[in-house]
Amino acid sequence: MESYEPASTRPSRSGLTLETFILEGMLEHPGARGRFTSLLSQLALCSKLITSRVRRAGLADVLGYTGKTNIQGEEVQKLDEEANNTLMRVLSRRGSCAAAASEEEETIRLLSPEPDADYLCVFDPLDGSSNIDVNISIGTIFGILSKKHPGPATEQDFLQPGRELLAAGYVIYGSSTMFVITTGKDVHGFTYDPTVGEFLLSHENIRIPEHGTIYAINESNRERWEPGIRNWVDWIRTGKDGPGRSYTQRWVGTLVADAHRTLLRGGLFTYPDDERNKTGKLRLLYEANPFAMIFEAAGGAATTGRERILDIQPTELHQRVHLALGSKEEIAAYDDFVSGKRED
Ligand code: AFP
Repeated sequence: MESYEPASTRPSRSGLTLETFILEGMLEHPGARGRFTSLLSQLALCSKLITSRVRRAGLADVLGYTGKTNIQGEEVQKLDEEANNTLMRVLSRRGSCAAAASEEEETIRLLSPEPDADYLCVFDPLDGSSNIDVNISIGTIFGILSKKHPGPATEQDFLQPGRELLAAGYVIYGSSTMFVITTGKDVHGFTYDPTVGEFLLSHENIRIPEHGTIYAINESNRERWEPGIRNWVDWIRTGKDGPGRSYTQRWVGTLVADAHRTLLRGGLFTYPDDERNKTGKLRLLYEANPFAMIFEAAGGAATTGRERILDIQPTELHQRVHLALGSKEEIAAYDDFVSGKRED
Protein backbone atom coordinates (compact mmCIF):
# COMPACT_ATOMS: atom_id res chain seq x y z
CA MET A 1 0.00 0.00 0.00
CA GLU A 2 1.26 3.50 -0.77
CA SER A 3 1.40 6.23 1.83
CA TYR A 4 2.72 9.72 1.51
CA GLU A 5 5.48 11.68 3.19
CA PRO A 6 4.01 14.49 5.39
CA ALA A 7 3.35 17.46 3.12
CA SER A 8 4.93 19.89 5.61
CA THR A 9 8.41 18.57 4.72
CA ARG A 10 7.96 19.27 1.00
CA PRO A 11 7.73 22.37 -1.16
CA SER A 12 4.15 23.30 -2.08
CA ARG A 13 2.66 21.12 -4.78
CA SER A 14 -0.35 23.34 -5.36
CA GLY A 15 -1.85 22.78 -8.81
CA LEU A 16 -0.54 19.21 -9.14
CA THR A 17 -3.07 16.95 -10.87
CA LEU A 18 -4.65 14.19 -8.83
CA GLU A 19 -3.29 11.63 -11.33
CA THR A 20 0.30 12.88 -10.85
CA PHE A 21 -0.17 12.97 -7.09
CA ILE A 22 -1.38 9.35 -7.11
CA LEU A 23 1.51 8.26 -9.36
CA GLU A 24 4.08 10.07 -7.19
CA GLY A 25 2.71 8.12 -4.23
CA MET A 26 3.43 4.89 -6.09
CA LEU A 27 6.91 5.95 -7.24
CA GLU A 28 7.87 6.48 -3.59
CA HIS A 29 7.31 2.75 -3.08
CA PRO A 30 9.65 0.92 -5.46
CA GLY A 31 8.04 -2.45 -4.65
CA ALA A 32 4.51 -1.25 -5.44
CA ARG A 33 2.75 -3.18 -8.20
CA GLY A 34 0.50 -0.29 -9.12
CA ARG A 35 -2.76 -1.96 -8.10
CA PHE A 36 -3.56 0.44 -5.29
CA THR A 37 -2.56 3.35 -7.54
CA SER A 38 -4.80 2.00 -10.27
CA LEU A 39 -7.73 1.73 -7.86
CA LEU A 40 -7.30 5.33 -6.70
CA SER A 41 -7.22 6.59 -10.28
CA GLN A 42 -10.36 4.57 -11.06
CA LEU A 43 -12.09 6.34 -8.15
CA ALA A 44 -10.89 9.68 -9.54
CA LEU A 45 -12.34 8.73 -12.93
CA CYS A 46 -15.68 7.81 -11.32
CA SER A 47 -15.74 11.23 -9.64
CA LYS A 48 -15.32 12.93 -13.02
CA LEU A 49 -18.07 10.81 -14.57
CA ILE A 50 -20.46 11.42 -11.65
CA THR A 51 -19.72 15.15 -11.49
CA SER A 52 -20.53 15.50 -15.19
CA ARG A 53 -23.97 13.96 -14.56
CA VAL A 54 -24.57 15.97 -11.37
CA ARG A 55 -23.66 19.24 -13.13
CA ARG A 56 -26.28 18.54 -15.81
CA ALA A 57 -28.90 17.32 -13.33
CA GLY A 58 -31.51 19.93 -14.12
CA LEU A 59 -31.06 19.50 -17.90
CA ALA A 60 -30.76 15.79 -18.56
CA ASP A 61 -33.54 13.46 -17.50
CA VAL A 62 -31.79 12.45 -14.29
CA LEU A 63 -33.83 14.17 -11.60
CA GLY A 64 -36.46 12.32 -9.58
CA TYR A 65 -37.00 8.81 -8.36
CA THR A 66 -36.52 5.42 -10.02
CA GLY A 67 -39.55 3.98 -8.21
CA LYS A 68 -37.30 1.49 -6.36
CA THR A 69 -36.47 1.27 -2.63
CA ASN A 70 -32.94 0.42 -1.43
CA ILE A 71 -31.82 -1.83 1.42
CA GLN A 72 -32.07 1.16 3.80
CA GLY A 73 -35.78 1.49 2.95
CA GLU A 74 -35.10 4.78 1.13
CA GLU A 75 -36.49 5.66 -2.28
CA VAL A 76 -33.76 5.43 -4.91
CA GLN A 77 -33.13 8.54 -7.00
CA LYS A 78 -32.06 8.17 -10.63
CA LEU A 79 -28.72 9.81 -9.81
CA ASP A 80 -28.16 7.39 -6.89
CA GLU A 81 -28.56 4.51 -9.30
CA GLU A 82 -26.34 6.09 -11.98
CA ALA A 83 -23.57 6.87 -9.50
CA ASN A 84 -23.71 3.33 -8.12
CA ASN A 85 -23.61 1.78 -11.61
CA THR A 86 -20.68 4.04 -12.59
CA LEU A 87 -18.62 2.97 -9.57
CA MET A 88 -19.37 -0.73 -10.02
CA ARG A 89 -18.65 -0.61 -13.77
CA VAL A 90 -15.37 1.32 -13.56
CA LEU A 91 -14.06 -0.60 -10.54
CA SER A 92 -14.67 -3.94 -12.24
CA ARG A 93 -12.35 -3.04 -15.14
CA ARG A 94 -8.72 -3.27 -14.02
CA GLY A 95 -8.77 -6.29 -11.74
CA SER A 96 -7.50 -4.59 -8.59
CA CYS A 97 -10.81 -4.45 -6.71
CA ALA A 98 -12.06 -7.90 -5.71
CA ALA A 99 -15.47 -6.76 -4.47
CA ALA A 100 -17.45 -3.72 -3.39
CA ALA A 101 -20.11 -2.91 -0.81
CA SER A 102 -22.45 -0.06 -1.58
CA GLU A 103 -25.20 1.75 0.28
CA GLU A 104 -27.42 0.95 -2.69
CA GLU A 105 -26.95 -2.83 -2.71
CA GLU A 106 -28.11 -5.37 -0.17
CA THR A 107 -25.04 -7.56 -0.34
CA ILE A 108 -21.50 -7.28 -1.70
CA ARG A 109 -20.80 -7.39 -5.42
CA LEU A 110 -17.87 -9.49 -6.71
CA LEU A 111 -15.96 -7.39 -9.23
CA SER A 112 -12.81 -9.29 -10.13
CA PRO A 113 -11.97 -13.00 -9.93
CA GLU A 114 -8.21 -12.25 -10.38
CA PRO A 115 -6.22 -13.91 -7.55
CA ASP A 116 -4.21 -10.70 -7.07
CA ALA A 117 -7.29 -8.46 -6.82
CA ASP A 118 -6.16 -7.38 -3.34
CA TYR A 119 -8.62 -4.66 -2.47
CA LEU A 120 -12.20 -4.19 -1.28
CA CYS A 121 -14.09 -0.97 -1.81
CA VAL A 122 -16.91 0.44 0.31
CA PHE A 123 -18.94 3.44 -0.82
CA ASP A 124 -22.00 5.58 -0.56
CA PRO A 125 -22.30 6.51 -4.26
CA LEU A 126 -24.45 9.59 -3.74
CA ASP A 127 -24.87 10.92 -0.22
CA GLY A 128 -27.59 13.47 0.49
CA SER A 129 -29.87 12.32 -2.29
CA SER A 130 -32.89 14.09 -0.81
CA ASN A 131 -30.99 17.30 -1.64
CA ILE A 132 -30.49 16.47 -5.34
CA ASP A 133 -33.72 17.93 -6.66
CA VAL A 134 -33.28 21.19 -4.74
CA ASN A 135 -29.75 21.86 -6.01
CA ILE A 136 -27.97 21.54 -2.66
CA SER A 137 -24.50 19.97 -2.24
CA ILE A 138 -24.31 16.18 -2.44
CA GLY A 139 -21.34 13.84 -2.39
CA THR A 140 -19.69 10.44 -2.77
CA ILE A 141 -17.90 8.70 0.13
CA PHE A 142 -15.46 5.79 -0.26
CA GLY A 143 -13.02 3.62 1.64
CA ILE A 144 -10.47 0.98 0.59
CA LEU A 145 -9.72 -2.13 2.63
CA SER A 146 -7.35 -4.96 1.88
CA LYS A 147 -8.75 -8.40 1.09
CA LYS A 148 -7.06 -10.54 3.68
CA HIS A 149 -8.09 -14.01 2.60
CA PRO A 150 -7.57 -15.90 -0.66
CA GLY A 151 -10.53 -16.98 -2.76
CA PRO A 152 -13.68 -15.04 -3.65
CA ALA A 153 -14.46 -12.16 -1.26
CA THR A 154 -17.26 -12.67 1.23
CA GLU A 155 -19.34 -10.26 3.29
CA GLN A 156 -17.25 -11.28 6.31
CA ASP A 157 -14.12 -9.83 4.60
CA PHE A 158 -15.73 -6.39 4.75
CA LEU A 159 -16.42 -6.52 8.50
CA GLN A 160 -13.11 -4.89 9.47
CA PRO A 161 -12.82 -2.03 11.99
CA GLY A 162 -12.22 1.36 10.39
CA ARG A 163 -8.63 1.48 11.63
CA GLU A 164 -7.89 -1.15 8.96
CA LEU A 165 -8.81 1.23 6.11
CA LEU A 166 -5.92 1.78 3.67
CA ALA A 167 -7.43 4.94 2.23
CA ALA A 168 -10.61 6.97 2.53
CA GLY A 169 -12.04 9.93 0.73
CA TYR A 170 -15.03 11.80 -0.44
CA VAL A 171 -16.11 13.93 -3.35
CA ILE A 172 -18.27 16.97 -2.72
CA TYR A 173 -20.40 18.26 -5.60
CA GLY A 174 -20.75 21.77 -4.21
CA SER A 175 -20.07 25.24 -5.58
CA SER A 176 -17.12 23.39 -7.12
CA THR A 177 -16.37 19.67 -7.13
CA MET A 178 -13.67 18.62 -4.70
CA PHE A 179 -11.96 15.26 -4.16
CA VAL A 180 -10.54 14.83 -0.65
CA ILE A 181 -8.34 11.85 0.17
CA THR A 182 -6.15 10.36 2.86
CA THR A 183 -4.02 7.26 3.14
CA GLY A 184 -3.77 7.88 6.87
CA LYS A 185 -1.00 10.49 7.21
CA ASP A 186 -2.14 13.66 5.46
CA VAL A 187 -5.43 14.81 4.01
CA HIS A 188 -5.37 16.54 0.63
CA GLY A 189 -8.11 18.28 -1.35
CA PHE A 190 -8.23 18.56 -5.16
CA THR A 191 -10.61 20.94 -6.91
CA TYR A 192 -12.03 19.94 -10.28
CA ASP A 193 -11.18 22.29 -13.12
CA PRO A 194 -13.85 21.57 -15.76
CA THR A 195 -11.92 23.51 -18.40
CA VAL A 196 -9.09 20.96 -18.36
CA GLY A 197 -11.05 18.00 -16.97
CA GLU A 198 -8.64 17.44 -14.07
CA PHE A 199 -8.66 17.56 -10.28
CA LEU A 200 -5.90 20.00 -9.19
CA LEU A 201 -4.34 20.11 -5.72
CA SER A 202 -5.95 23.12 -4.03
CA HIS A 203 -5.97 22.18 -0.32
CA GLU A 204 -2.65 20.61 0.57
CA ASN A 205 -2.33 18.98 3.99
CA ILE A 206 -5.72 19.94 5.44
CA ARG A 207 -5.61 20.35 9.23
CA ILE A 208 -8.84 20.79 11.19
CA PRO A 209 -8.62 23.65 13.74
CA GLU A 210 -8.21 22.46 17.36
CA HIS A 211 -11.38 24.40 18.14
CA GLY A 212 -14.17 25.78 15.97
CA THR A 213 -17.35 27.76 16.49
CA ILE A 214 -19.88 25.87 14.34
CA TYR A 215 -21.92 22.87 15.48
CA ALA A 216 -24.19 20.75 13.29
CA ILE A 217 -27.05 18.60 14.55
CA ASN A 218 -30.64 18.09 13.38
CA GLU A 219 -32.42 19.68 16.35
CA SER A 220 -35.84 18.48 15.18
CA ASN A 221 -34.87 15.17 16.84
CA ARG A 222 -34.45 16.83 20.26
CA GLU A 223 -37.41 15.14 21.96
CA ARG A 224 -36.03 11.72 21.00
CA TRP A 225 -32.45 12.28 22.25
CA GLU A 226 -30.95 10.85 25.41
CA PRO A 227 -30.38 13.44 28.20
CA GLY A 228 -26.61 13.67 27.52
CA ILE A 229 -27.18 15.03 24.00
CA ARG A 230 -29.82 17.50 25.22
CA ASN A 231 -27.44 18.72 27.93
CA TRP A 232 -24.64 19.13 25.38
CA VAL A 233 -26.85 21.13 23.01
CA ASP A 234 -28.04 23.34 25.88
CA TRP A 235 -24.42 23.96 26.86
CA ILE A 236 -23.22 24.69 23.34
CA ARG A 237 -26.14 27.06 22.70
CA THR A 238 -25.29 28.99 25.84
CA GLY A 239 -21.67 29.40 24.84
CA LYS A 240 -18.71 27.37 26.01
CA ASP A 241 -17.46 30.04 28.42
CA GLY A 242 -20.87 30.88 29.87
CA PRO A 243 -23.76 32.91 28.51
CA GLY A 244 -23.03 34.59 25.18
CA ARG A 245 -23.01 33.47 21.58
CA SER A 246 -19.72 31.73 20.94
CA TYR A 247 -21.19 28.95 18.72
CA THR A 248 -23.44 29.08 15.71
CA GLN A 249 -25.38 26.23 14.11
CA ARG A 250 -25.53 24.88 10.53
CA TRP A 251 -27.36 21.83 9.06
CA VAL A 252 -27.25 21.00 5.34
CA GLY A 253 -28.62 17.45 5.67
CA THR A 254 -25.88 16.01 3.45
CA LEU A 255 -23.19 14.35 5.58
CA VAL A 256 -20.50 15.14 3.00
CA ALA A 257 -21.32 18.86 3.05
CA ASP A 258 -21.68 19.15 6.83
CA ALA A 259 -18.50 17.13 7.41
CA HIS A 260 -16.54 19.05 4.76
CA ARG A 261 -17.39 22.38 6.39
CA THR A 262 -16.47 20.96 9.80
CA LEU A 263 -13.12 19.70 8.46
CA LEU A 264 -12.20 23.11 7.04
CA ARG A 265 -13.67 25.37 9.74
CA GLY A 266 -13.55 23.20 12.86
CA GLY A 267 -16.33 22.65 15.41
CA LEU A 268 -18.47 19.54 15.50
CA PHE A 269 -20.93 17.51 13.40
CA THR A 270 -23.10 14.87 15.02
CA TYR A 271 -25.93 12.51 14.17
CA PRO A 272 -26.59 10.75 17.49
CA ASP A 273 -28.83 7.77 18.08
CA ASP A 274 -32.31 8.56 19.33
CA GLU A 275 -35.60 6.81 20.09
CA ARG A 276 -36.36 6.41 16.38
CA ASN A 277 -32.82 5.70 15.09
CA LYS A 278 -31.84 3.43 17.97
CA THR A 279 -28.29 2.80 16.77
CA GLY A 280 -27.87 6.07 14.88
CA LYS A 281 -28.77 6.91 11.30
CA LEU A 282 -25.45 6.96 9.45
CA ARG A 283 -23.78 3.83 8.16
CA LEU A 284 -20.58 2.60 9.82
CA LEU A 285 -18.74 0.95 6.93
CA TYR A 286 -19.09 3.46 4.12
CA GLU A 287 -20.01 6.74 5.86
CA ALA A 288 -18.69 6.88 9.43
CA ASN A 289 -15.41 4.97 8.98
CA PRO A 290 -14.11 6.90 5.93
CA PHE A 291 -14.88 10.22 7.62
CA ALA A 292 -13.38 9.04 10.91
CA MET A 293 -10.14 8.17 9.10
CA ILE A 294 -10.08 11.57 7.39
CA PHE A 295 -10.79 13.54 10.58
CA GLU A 296 -8.16 11.71 12.61
CA ALA A 297 -5.56 12.16 9.83
CA ALA A 298 -6.38 15.88 9.78
CA GLY A 299 -5.83 16.19 13.55
CA GLY A 300 -9.46 15.88 14.65
CA ALA A 301 -11.48 13.07 16.21
CA ALA A 302 -14.48 10.83 15.54
CA THR A 303 -16.54 9.15 18.27
CA THR A 304 -19.92 7.80 19.28
CA GLY A 305 -19.57 9.90 22.43
CA ARG A 306 -18.47 6.71 24.17
CA GLU A 307 -15.94 5.08 21.86
CA ARG A 308 -13.62 5.79 18.95
CA ILE A 309 -15.39 5.13 15.66
CA LEU A 310 -12.33 3.46 14.09
CA ASP A 311 -12.23 0.82 16.87
CA ILE A 312 -15.78 -0.48 16.37
CA GLN A 313 -15.90 -4.09 15.20
CA PRO A 314 -18.66 -4.20 12.56
CA THR A 315 -21.13 -7.06 12.68
CA GLU A 316 -23.24 -6.15 9.62
CA LEU A 317 -22.61 -4.59 6.22
CA HIS A 318 -25.22 -1.85 6.59
CA GLN A 319 -24.77 -1.28 10.32
CA ARG A 320 -25.69 2.18 11.59
CA VAL A 321 -23.81 4.15 14.20
CA HIS A 322 -23.97 7.27 16.36
CA LEU A 323 -21.39 9.54 14.69
CA ALA A 324 -19.69 12.70 15.96
CA LEU A 325 -16.85 14.26 13.94
CA GLY A 326 -14.90 17.36 14.76
CA SER A 327 -12.17 19.39 16.40
CA LYS A 328 -10.42 17.79 19.36
CA GLU A 329 -11.74 20.39 21.81
CA GLU A 330 -15.39 20.08 20.81
CA ILE A 331 -15.25 16.26 20.66
CA ALA A 332 -13.73 16.10 24.17
CA ALA A 333 -16.62 18.17 25.58
CA TYR A 334 -19.16 16.10 23.59
CA ASP A 335 -17.75 12.83 25.00
CA ASP A 336 -18.00 14.24 28.52
CA PHE A 337 -21.68 15.12 28.08
CA VAL A 338 -22.68 11.88 26.35
CA SER A 339 -20.93 9.72 28.95
CA GLY A 340 -22.57 11.72 31.73
CA LYS A 341 -19.30 13.11 33.16
CA ARG A 342 -20.71 16.59 32.65
CA GLU A 343 -24.25 17.89 32.85
CA ASP A 344 -23.52 21.59 33.46
P1 AFP B 1 -30.30 11.03 2.11
O1 AFP B 1 -29.18 10.51 1.25
O2 AFP B 1 -31.48 10.11 2.17
O3 AFP B 1 -30.65 12.45 1.79
O4 AFP B 1 -29.73 11.01 3.62
C1 AFP B 1 -28.64 11.80 3.90
C2 AFP B 1 -28.10 11.42 5.24
O5 AFP B 1 -27.86 10.04 5.31
C3 AFP B 1 -26.83 12.19 5.58
O6 AFP B 1 -26.12 12.62 4.47
C4 AFP B 1 -27.32 13.35 6.43
O7 AFP B 1 -26.37 13.78 7.38
C5 AFP B 1 -28.54 12.78 7.11
O8 AFP B 1 -29.03 11.75 6.26
C6 AFP B 1 -29.61 13.81 7.28
O9 AFP B 1 -30.65 13.23 7.98
P2 AFP B 1 -31.95 14.08 8.43
O10 AFP B 1 -32.81 14.21 7.21
O11 AFP B 1 -32.57 13.22 9.49
O12 AFP B 1 -31.48 15.40 8.96
